[in-house]
Amino acid sequence: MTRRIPEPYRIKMVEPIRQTTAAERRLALEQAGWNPFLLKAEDVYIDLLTDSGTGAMSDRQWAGLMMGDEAYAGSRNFFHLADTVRELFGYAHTIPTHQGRGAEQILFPELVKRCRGERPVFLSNYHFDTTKAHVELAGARAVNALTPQALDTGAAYDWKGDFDLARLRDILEAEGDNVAAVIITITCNSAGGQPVSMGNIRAVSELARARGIPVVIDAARFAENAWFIRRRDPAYGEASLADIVREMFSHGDMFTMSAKKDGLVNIGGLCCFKDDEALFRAAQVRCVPMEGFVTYGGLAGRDMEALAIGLKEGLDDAFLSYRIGQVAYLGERLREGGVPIQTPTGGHAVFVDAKLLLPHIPPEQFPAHALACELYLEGGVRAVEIGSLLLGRNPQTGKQEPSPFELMRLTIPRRVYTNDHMDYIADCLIEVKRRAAAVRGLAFDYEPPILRHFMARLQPA
Ligand code: PLI
Repeated sequence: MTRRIPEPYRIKMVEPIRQTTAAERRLALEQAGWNPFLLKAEDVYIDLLTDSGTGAMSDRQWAGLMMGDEAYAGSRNFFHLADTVRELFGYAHTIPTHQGRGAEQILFPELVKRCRGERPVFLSNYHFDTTKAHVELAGARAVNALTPQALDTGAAYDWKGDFDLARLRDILEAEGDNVAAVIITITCNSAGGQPVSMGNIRAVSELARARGIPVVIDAARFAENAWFIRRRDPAYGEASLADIVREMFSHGDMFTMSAKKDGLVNIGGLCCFKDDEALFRAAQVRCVPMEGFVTYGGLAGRDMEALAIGLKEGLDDAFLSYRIGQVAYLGERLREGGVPIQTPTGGHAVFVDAKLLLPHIPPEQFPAHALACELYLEGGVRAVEIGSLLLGRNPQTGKQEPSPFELMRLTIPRRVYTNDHMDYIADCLIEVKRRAAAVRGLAFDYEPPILRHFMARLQPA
């Protein structure tokens, strides 16, 4: 038996959580319109909605908060942050933002402005939902070119976050001047927190650069991606995580980052440029009215200090081995219990294949969302749908986009839960699996026009 890796930290402060009764959970879910997003967090026992901004900061980060310089302009914490970005990623120019989507909103309109074609398009392995929304708000289209290997959740493949290079090449040829940018999302959240290989990053970058197309890295989970490269690519078995990060980012021209994930902070984002000073200035101009002055971008000085520290802690090998090991442990428990999951497990979450678990529920009744509701009713565990509900409708035709996946994501916050919590989650879900045939699909009571999954209200179909 392989030895489990215990948490590489001691617990210095605790936050009580409270279990509810089955009757309380049913009432809470009904009041929330069968949408876990609308539950009160206090009615949740174990919260796996997201790993975004839900992690625990270290004693060093909390100490950093006390060193906040709250000057409106030129805070020393901004310079510490910009120096850290230069050191870790090799990028000269940093704009802090309030979170990842803040970076998207100041960057994408400028990339669209620069695009020579009449029908701008962004190409990605897979656009995250807010990324797709900001592409569309900027007047462009979002097209994905994910490797088909990712679609078979049962098949073990090391690089399910990769681009399908042949498809990318075809789209680049067909779209010509319309391509505003290529976005490499590391890790690929929507495919299951799956890594993108260094070879794929390099090849995508070469294809784009040969055509003068900018390469954007969506860097939310950059450290987890680096860890997978070292673990799975023999060419990097002896490399340091820092060197792998440097190389990954050498293939990009700029990055947006939700720092709420691998940056180990509860709020924050980054929009950084390797050397394109003109684009950096243009994004800065947009930053001032949208996010705030260019040396704080929606963050307090103390937040920037915690982030400068978190970026380095997030790259620590012992931390990453434990973290990704904990996700794998939950995956293993579920696999043993016969629950179908995206294989191998990703960096930040276990993705349960609801198409396989609930084959009697059609996509338009949102099987993965129905599964998340059942899991909440079973044990107070809150998960999230990554499937048809999240994908939404085609903005032109108003028709439901066909989703390649119907997944329920069990997203593990960083440094928050122990493996006993993982066992409890697995036990609850295995129990739901036993009565899977009785689980019903869901229908809308209220469907918001965009990003509908956040505010939708539903009821059993
Ligand atoms: O939630 P933001 O605005 O800090 O970041 C947006 C965002 C961009 N890219 C990627 C890959 C994400 O995963 C992402 C946010 N993810 C969330 C909120 C999640 O639950 O996965």
